[in-house]
Amino acid sequence: MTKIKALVAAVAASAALVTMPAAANETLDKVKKQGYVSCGVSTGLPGFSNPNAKGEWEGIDVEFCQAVAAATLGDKSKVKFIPLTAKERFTALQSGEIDILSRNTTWTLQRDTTLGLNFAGVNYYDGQGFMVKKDLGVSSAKELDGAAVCVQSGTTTELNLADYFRVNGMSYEPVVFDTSAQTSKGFEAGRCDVLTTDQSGLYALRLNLADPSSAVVLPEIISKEPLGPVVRQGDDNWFNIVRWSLIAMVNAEEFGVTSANVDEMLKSNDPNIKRLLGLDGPKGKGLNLSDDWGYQIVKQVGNYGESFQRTVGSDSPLNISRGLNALWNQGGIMYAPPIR
Ligand SMILES: N[C@@H](CCC(=O)N[C@@H](CS)C(=O)NCC(=O)O)C(=O)O
Repeated sequence: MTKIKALVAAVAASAALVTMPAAANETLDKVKKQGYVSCGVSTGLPGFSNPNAKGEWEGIDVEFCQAVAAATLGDKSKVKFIPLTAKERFTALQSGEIDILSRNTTWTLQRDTTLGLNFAGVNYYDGQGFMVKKDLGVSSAKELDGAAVCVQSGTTTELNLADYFRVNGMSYEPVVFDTSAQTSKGFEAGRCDVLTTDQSGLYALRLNLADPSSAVVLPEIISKEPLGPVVRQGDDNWFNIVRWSLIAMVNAEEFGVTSANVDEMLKSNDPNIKRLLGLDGPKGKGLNLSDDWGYQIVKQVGNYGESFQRTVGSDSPLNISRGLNALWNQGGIMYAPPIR
């Protein structure tokens, strides 16, 4: 190739790079074509993703997928829930079987990089804890040397457990299960002295024991478990949609916009509210969505606080306090970037 030809080719290639949107809107197009969001959830974890008596999926992770469906398809009911064990979840996302993984999944370096995935944010700040039978007479995790520990495979829980016992010079015998139902049954049947998982999960599993008062949750929190929705790498538009759906829910809470008052709020003069509801600002353009995407999320699902309260908070059997999951201006660390 002559120098000139090479130069022309190089310029053409760089122009193509500039003008061609990377990977186009692959997942959004797929979702529109199939008519629903394929959402990977757990096989059953009360508060996060769990089928109710009527077989309908409920929980904070379920509602998040409904929010993405409201934003992208204008209808929160257009979600197909795919129950997945901890071990199955990442393959289901990598293979394209699901469009979002919304399944109490901890954001870690390896998952966010090597696995080819992207965490779009945090919808629940958690940490790992222990639950023991009351009659074991133990009040601290430091007294667990030699214990048999029920734990779920394919989780950060398994890894933190190993770290914690090693660092504290204690031994343990792992008793490993594939689902939380099995783990909980194993604990009840006396296969182990202690059950370990994310603290929110401990409260959920304890509630489902035949006698919840027979078990106590120990005070130690041994890890950080920032849980959030996950997408595949390589589709920035979809990543942005998922990320900004969560951001919209948190900002809606901060600005006092709820599913009940959102229509009234359309008349608000507050520029933040106007931008959230798509009446002003960037609207849906950058996300390739209709301008009312934020309005649809709040109208159909609600703001972050409403979703929290209904699924894991004070209106739910779990009754978990907001703690770290309170807004940044109310003592927590939920802080959403501005919509502008
Ligand atoms: N957050 C941890 C643990 C996630 C996890 O799978 N926890 C269990 C125990 S609470 C669970 O959700 N089980 C539900 C199921 O079996 O489908 C992780 O991402 O590895």
